[in-house]
Amino acid sequence: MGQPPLHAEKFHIQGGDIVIPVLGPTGSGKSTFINHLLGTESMEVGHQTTSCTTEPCPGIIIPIPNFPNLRDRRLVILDTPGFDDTYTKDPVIVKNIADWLSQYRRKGASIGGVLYLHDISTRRFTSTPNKNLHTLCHICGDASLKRTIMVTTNWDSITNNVLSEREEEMKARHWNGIIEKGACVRRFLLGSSESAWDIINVLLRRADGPPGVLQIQEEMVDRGIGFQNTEAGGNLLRVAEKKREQERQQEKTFKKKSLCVVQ
Ligand SMILES: Nc1nc2c(ncn2[C@@H]2O[C@H](COP(=O)(O)OP(=O)(O)O)[C@@H](O)[C@H]2O)c(=O)[nH]1
Ligand SMILES: [Mg+2]
Repeated sequence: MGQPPLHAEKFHIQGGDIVIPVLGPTGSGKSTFINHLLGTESMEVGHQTTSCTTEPCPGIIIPIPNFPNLRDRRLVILDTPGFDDTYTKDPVIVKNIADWLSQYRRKGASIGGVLYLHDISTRRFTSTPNKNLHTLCHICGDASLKRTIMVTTNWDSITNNVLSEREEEMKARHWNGIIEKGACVRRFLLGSSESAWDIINVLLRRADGPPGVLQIQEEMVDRGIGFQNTEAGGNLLRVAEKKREQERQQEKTFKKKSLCVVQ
């Protein structure tokens, strides 16, 4: 059913494609999840050196199982390079993803929904996951949050109920805003293709309607805005500049202190 992922030069977008980008930080389990859908080990897992970690990488599924109404269409699950935990690389990574999504829009492919993977064993919700959540919202826009699923992974890492409590906390304190706008939360259980398909089927049930469009696609393709002026791009660039400025200030203070010690 699943076909090996295709790299940019071999992959031709088709108008009827239903595209589901899989976003999230590096190590959250994106490639592992997609391999469960494809039924192969096609996506490189856990390595930093393959092109999939720098370039989005489409895995194609034809025919789409269980949905006779979608039989003439292809399901394209897009593996993406992980959002980074350094502020400076993020604009480059997200621009790369945005360029791909723009190409899909230009060819008339529909966004079936967006998956955002989150490792549930992560202890604290620091500024990095917060920044990533903002980026997700800026990529999708409010309207597409209805087609967004927060997929929690790594449920097998701890066996007691700490993780369920953490999931409740995520829903109540951090994801409450996007849940109110229509996003939902689902668990992916490692080793279960069924669990991966259950998540995708939530989106496929609605894939027959009007084509899905993300905010970043509307901005870049329909309105011709450059990435740096999109909500996602602009915000990431501002955050990166602020971070660089903080580092410059810290360096200055450090140099001053070192001089004082030497004298
Ligand atoms: N125990 C456990 N390990 C996982 C799970 N999902 C992914 N992994 C492991 O986490 C590492 C990173 O996974 P990968 O799919 O490459 O993450 P990506 O960077 O988001 O694509 C790999 O060693 C995977 O085997 C999970 O649900 N449970
Ligand atoms: Mg990966």
